[in-house]
Amino acid sequence: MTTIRHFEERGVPETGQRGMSSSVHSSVGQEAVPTGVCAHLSDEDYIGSTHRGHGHCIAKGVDPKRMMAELFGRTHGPNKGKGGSMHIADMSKGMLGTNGIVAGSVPLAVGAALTSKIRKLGRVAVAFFGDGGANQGVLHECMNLASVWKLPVIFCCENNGYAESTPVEYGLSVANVSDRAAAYDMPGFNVDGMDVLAVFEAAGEAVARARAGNGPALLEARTYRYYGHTVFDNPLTYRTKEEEDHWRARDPLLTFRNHMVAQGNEITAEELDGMDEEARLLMEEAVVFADASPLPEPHELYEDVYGDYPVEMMRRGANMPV
Ligand SMILES: Cc1ncc(C[n+]2csc(CCOP(=O)(O)OP(=O)(O)O)c2C)c(N)n1
Ligand SMILES: [Mg+2]
Repeated sequence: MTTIRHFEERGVPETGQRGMSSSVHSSVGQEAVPTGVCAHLSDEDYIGSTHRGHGHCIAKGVDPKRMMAELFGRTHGPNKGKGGSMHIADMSKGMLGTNGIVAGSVPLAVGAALTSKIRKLGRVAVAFFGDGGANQGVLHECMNLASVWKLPVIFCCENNGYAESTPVEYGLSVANVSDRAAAYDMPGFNVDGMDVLAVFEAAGEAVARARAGNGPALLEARTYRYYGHTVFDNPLTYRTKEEEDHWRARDPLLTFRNHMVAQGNEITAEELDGMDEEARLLMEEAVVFADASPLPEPHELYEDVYGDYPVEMMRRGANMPV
């Protein structure tokens, strides 16, 4: 969680200072969700992510230094600087990509889960999406299919209360996104997304079920983004300072710290401070690393667009594989 926090607090403004024209979305405030979920996954498992996906990448094990290079459009990024913040994929970590298409993660994760089932790989896939994504048609098709075929996939809704400036209550037909699980005959979990241990517990149950072959689950985590939708947005035009203060008082890092220190036997405040400093220093290194990495050459523009297999087939004039 602290690595995600430092990455966002440092990386988002640094990207802005480098004249990148793409939007960058900070997930500060939402760290407990990817952390609690991905703690149950190995590099073999898959996740699909969102436009607000830096935390998903870090929780899944993608190198923050290379991620910083990707944000700055540099060749040492996981996608050679051609993807940017909303297209960070790292197949060596089972990270199918941050994604500029709302709910775009969902069919990718369901496809990965289908592969796992057909090939008997024992892998689980998680689709992260927002409360706005919860109303996209593709999610509902995917939940239905995953339930019918009992696919090992978790639908994880990060409900941060807003889709851009639209409050969740305005656009959702039910009280909770997780209520919709019933329509697809799968379990629905609803957890406090500011409490990493609550997320960890519910995600553990959902992942264990999926891995055992019992099919999908819908996990809704209620959370909050501290900043605007993008760096260009002033959230106080659609929400109040009091609301922001309420959520900030329930900060996931602070809550976890207080809990662990009060327990007194797992980790000390000094050890937590040490981790915090380590993450801060890592981001210093990441910025230096990213700045030292070259920009892609113009001729690289058309490389890495298609995989070798279909390109070869197209050259031979064969039909695309179905
Ligand atoms: C298919 C599609 N429709 C609309 C958009 C524009 N858009 C980008 S983010 C966003 C809101 C998403 O809200 P939510 O799913 O709650 O995610 P959050 O930003 O809160 O993390 C919209 C409408 C898009 N990128 N893709
Ligand atoms: Mg949202």
